[in-house]
Amino acid sequence: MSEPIYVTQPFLPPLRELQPYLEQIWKNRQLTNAGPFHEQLEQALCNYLGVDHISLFANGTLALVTALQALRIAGEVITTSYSFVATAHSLLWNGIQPVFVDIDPESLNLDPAKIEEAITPQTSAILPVHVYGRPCDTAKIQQIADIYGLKVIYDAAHCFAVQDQGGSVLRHGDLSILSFHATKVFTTFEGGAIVSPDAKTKQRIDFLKNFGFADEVTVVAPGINGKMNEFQAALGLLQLKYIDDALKQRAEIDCRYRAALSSLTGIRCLSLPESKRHNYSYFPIMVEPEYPIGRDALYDRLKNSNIFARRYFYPLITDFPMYRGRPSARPERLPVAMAIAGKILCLPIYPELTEPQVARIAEIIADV
Ligand code: T4K
Repeated sequence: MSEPIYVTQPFLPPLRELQPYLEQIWKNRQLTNAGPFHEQLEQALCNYLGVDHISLFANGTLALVTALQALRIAGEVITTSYSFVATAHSLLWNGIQPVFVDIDPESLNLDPAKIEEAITPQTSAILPVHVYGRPCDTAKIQQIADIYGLKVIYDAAHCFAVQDQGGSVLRHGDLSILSFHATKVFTTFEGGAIVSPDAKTKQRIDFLKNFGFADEVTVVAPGINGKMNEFQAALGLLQLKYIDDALKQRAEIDCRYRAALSSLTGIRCLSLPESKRHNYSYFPIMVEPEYPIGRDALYDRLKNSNIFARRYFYPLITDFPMYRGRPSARPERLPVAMAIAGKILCLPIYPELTEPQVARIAEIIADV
């Protein structure tokens, strides 16, 4: 049996290039709490992503939890069931009730046409997800938020480097959060960030991620420990040197898959978004009824060949016990999300996936 192929593999720069960073950390002895690499990475990411204010975090989930705290969100928040479970968990960790709204069948993001009917006097915010790095309909979502006086926090965990026609997709809404987990396009092993529109909001977030300390003797809020450490920040600085190459390689793999799969009956490749820059973080296909076998059978067949595709996002968040009983989680309220969760399959994509490996995966799918 050939080497296993996973849905993703982190891109790791040459180990020897980490050595100078480690030496510097050993020399400084500042291991965390806004050390020099942390500060450098915040600046470098602002420059690279084209945003003004970034606060680094230990992971994306803590960034989400803190973003909701920073804007004092309470009551109910409208969100999607078609995401990683951390999106909704961040609401429960803040004592906020998630209200699930169905997705759009093309973008797979929150359907703006269905948001208004879910708004109640308790609604304080919308938490959409740019799923697979494909931008939400940010203009329509903002329009609704403005009418009803709601905040918008984007879960942009998949959106590193994504740009729409106006620039970074991270500029939309009141805040955006990123994940730098090992499975993401840009990784610091674990890590995340919040993108803020202004210095005052960033400062509040920076207090909140450091227990609420404003200075040595002043605590201004019941903060948490969400800080990114110096080792993570060093990994980030090193990754940034390679990110353009990594994105280019991902784009090539995306292109190869499309060439090999798009004429297959019953296999639908998701169309590329109209972004100015896409990050090719996932390669989702829909296994339609015309395909000879079902999605799970294809998943198993690939697995038997040591190829570990993933069914992101099946089960839906609303299938998990802590969400299932809610009125907005009822299957009849989420027909599109249910249908997509039943046929989606994310194929392996990462910079070091070779041309023969892509060809082999496509061949197995074609041979069914
Ligand atoms: N919002 C959204 C929309 C998200 O997708 C996520 C995370 C978050 C928020 C929260 O951000 P973080 O708190 O995680 O920063 C993975 C990740 O754990 C998770 O970060 C990610 N989304 C989610 C979509 O996927 P799993 O359970 O699928 O990971 P796992 O361990 O099965 O890894 C998948 C494959 O990746 C493995 O088969 C092999 C490969 N892999 C994985 C790891 C961890 C490696 O090659 N090396 C590694 O170190 O959740």
